Amino acid sequence: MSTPRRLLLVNGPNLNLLGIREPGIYGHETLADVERITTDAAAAHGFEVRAVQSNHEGVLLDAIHAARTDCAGIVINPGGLTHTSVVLRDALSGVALPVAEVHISNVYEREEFRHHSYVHDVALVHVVGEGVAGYAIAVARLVDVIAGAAEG
Ligand code: CA2
Repeated sequence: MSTPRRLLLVNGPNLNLLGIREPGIYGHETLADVERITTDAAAAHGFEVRAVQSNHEGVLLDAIHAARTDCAGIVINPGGLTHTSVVLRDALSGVALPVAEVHISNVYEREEFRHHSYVHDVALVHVVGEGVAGYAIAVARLVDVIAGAAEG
């Protein structure tokens, strides 16, 4: 079966507040900007994007499970779930799609509890501290991974 030309974009809890609160850490761009940046970057490589943001972990798990059959990869900023969620990690490893983990801020220059990611070793691509432009970087790198896998 040919690889679907679609990526799943997942933004976790509280990322709906982007551009509204804490611009000193996360910038002035909104979640809509993030979804547009990601969609434009994917389109440049011939992919479409299905975007989900939720403050409810189960909604994110369902979206990740659904991607198994019709997406080629996942770009995810898990928000605070990065540092807490074994179930999110299990969902990502369970669908066995290539994953790009994005963090807008440089988590390694922030509190110690942000240094550990449950998602880190199930992701093939990591983009940290590049602001919302990091989503476009993640798409480009993920598309390279997908192309490499398709070539075998
Ligand atoms: O830097 C990132 O992208 C984070 O994934 C953002 C998470 C944080 O828990 C991670 O450590 C790093 C927080 C998402 C909440 O985003 C907000 C945006 C604006 C105002 C308040 C929260």
